[in-house]
Amino acid sequence: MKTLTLLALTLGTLGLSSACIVEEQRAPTPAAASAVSAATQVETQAPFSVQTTLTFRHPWAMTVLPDNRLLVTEKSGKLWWADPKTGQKLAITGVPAVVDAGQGGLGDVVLHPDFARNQWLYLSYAEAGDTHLQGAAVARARLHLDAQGGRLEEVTVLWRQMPKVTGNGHYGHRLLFGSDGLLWISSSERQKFSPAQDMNSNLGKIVRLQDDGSIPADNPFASRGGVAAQVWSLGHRNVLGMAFDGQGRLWANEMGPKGGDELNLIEKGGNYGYPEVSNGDHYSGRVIPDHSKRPEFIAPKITWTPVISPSSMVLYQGQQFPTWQGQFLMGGLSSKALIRVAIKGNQAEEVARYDMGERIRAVAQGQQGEVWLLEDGREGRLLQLQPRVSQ
Ligand SMILES: [Ca+2]
Repeated sequence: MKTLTLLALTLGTLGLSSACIVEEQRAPTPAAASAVSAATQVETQAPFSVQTTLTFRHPWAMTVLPDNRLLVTEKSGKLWWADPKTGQKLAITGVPAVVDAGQGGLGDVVLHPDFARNQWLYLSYAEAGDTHLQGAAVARARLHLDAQGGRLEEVTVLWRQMPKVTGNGHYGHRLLFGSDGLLWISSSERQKFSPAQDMNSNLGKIVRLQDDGSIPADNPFASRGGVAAQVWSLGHRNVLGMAFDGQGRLWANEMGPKGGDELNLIEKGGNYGYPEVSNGDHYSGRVIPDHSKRPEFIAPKITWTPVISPSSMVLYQGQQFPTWQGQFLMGGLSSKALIRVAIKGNQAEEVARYDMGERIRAVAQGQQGEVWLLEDGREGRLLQLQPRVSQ
């Protein structure tokens, strides 16, 4: 019995780590080859040059402080206070212990909408459970900055993936605050497929919480109690990007399996169909029915095959690139690109794909409309896009 359990665990771990490697090594895709809705050619000529002053080791996310300096996370568990102007970076201590393995580690960092008054910041990360088990967690902490860097105090875990499972893939754990002060968390399906349709698990869901982790009374499944009460939408695979559009509607990108990356317009209580439907198929070759076969599930507004491997996503609202205002900027991992998406009514269209030559892990907009990108990898550079002077 013991041997069988150990064998199952070992096989499970092996299976998961190979799936994880597949995801990380998705083949690069040619530009302008993919958007299903694209009747027009996407723009590929970059209207910017790139400036860089800082490098990070496996960076994962960044957020912009009121003084236009940045907080940057590294997967190993480091949090940096970085100044792109001077190239200085200072360490912030007090980050919770993370499981730095596979796709997991220290994840997202966002500020409370009222950060200037309360100094609350929110971190997501892979948290250890019992032997071989991990899950995403979200903690709130008070940020104190000083000349040496800073520290986190009053660290409190507000939310956890349930259940914790084996493997180190598909945590998701993207964080986003709405203008109403509510906290959104993407909770990916940990490469376990079926939990995305199981309301007794919060895996494969987008979750909506109050800023203290409590559950808003108007969540669509609030009356069911348990983890279902946290859920805003379900049937998600691996959601690494979320942003509101100019009308305040939530959009989320999603990494498909073999093919079928998605951009979805998120509806209250909506079921996006994974793993019952996907325009991609399993890496094993097993077919997943396409969205067109199962209209009861909400279909994506854009689907990409070949894949782009979307990472983070922001609504651009700045002056430095006036024609980009009201559009989404998305990082591409396997596509090594910055992708620009325009919203037209209830539809979306990829309008530009700029080859960046490296996997793009994160995108952020600065206080003066700057666009910052973080490259993925051991020596991931922080890039600032400098608009080319027009003729
Ligand atoms: Ca399919």
